[in-house]
Amino acid sequence: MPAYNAALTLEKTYREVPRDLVDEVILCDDASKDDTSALARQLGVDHVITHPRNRGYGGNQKSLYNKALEIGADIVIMVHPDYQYTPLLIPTMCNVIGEGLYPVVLASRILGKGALKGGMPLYKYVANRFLTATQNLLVNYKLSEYHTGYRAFSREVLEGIDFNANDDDFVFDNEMLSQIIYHGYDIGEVTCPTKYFDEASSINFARSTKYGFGVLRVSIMHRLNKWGLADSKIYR
Ligand SMILES: Nc1nc2c(ncn2[C@@H]2O[C@H](COP(=O)(O)OP(=O)(O)O)[C@@H](O)[C@H]2O)c(=O)[nH]1
Ligand SMILES: [Mg+2]
Repeated sequence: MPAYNAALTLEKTYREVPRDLVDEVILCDDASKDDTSALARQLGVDHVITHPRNRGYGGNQKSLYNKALEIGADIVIMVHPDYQYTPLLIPTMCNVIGEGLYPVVLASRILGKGALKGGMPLYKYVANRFLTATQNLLVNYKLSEYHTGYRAFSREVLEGIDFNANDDDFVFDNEMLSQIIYHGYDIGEVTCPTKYFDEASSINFARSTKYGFGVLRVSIMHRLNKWGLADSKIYR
């Protein structure tokens, strides 16, 4: 769980984690202003990493995946602790990877009709659809979205891509999917109900716009690298 000011929603999220299946829960607190770390320890999170300084959402995930690999994880599930996505889907996502069907599983808010009903702001929905269509063309894959905060990976995938070379900000997520597709791993998707409420969504219009341009840059660079016209370090 990449956490930032998650104290109001962490408990609800954590309570839905199927602890009979999930061996270890790792939470990284990216220098929150609230008591996220203390609460995580109190709830029984197995590994609480606390960044002394805010590194950003990508930097947060780097700490998490490195820790997961270090403690020997075979399947790693990343879910936001803002209670936007239910951990009740973890067994399904794990099963797809564990049975060797796909090495990566994304929980999609866009498959089906749930996103707008769940309260996704219209501008985010439209941007998501536009960015997804553009990205599908440029990276030559077909996903319903590239922007979900709920993802599962096999160990092999995390060892096969250099996620530490990615950005420390939000575009990290997109770079990771680009690396995965670039290196030829397949991706499965499951439909995930989504909830939008104040604590579940803090990214404002300006930061969303920055993210949107970042996504376009990643997709264009992906294509140029595939054509041999660029040699970005994230694909090495
Ligand atoms: N590490 C880190 N995470 C952040 C920061 N700002 C937001 N987040 C996290 O990024 C995730 C996505 O942000 P959110 O506001 O939920 O976006 P939305 O749900 O897509 O509207 C959430 O899990 C936040 O906790 C930050 O400065 N640092
Ligand atoms: Mg959210």
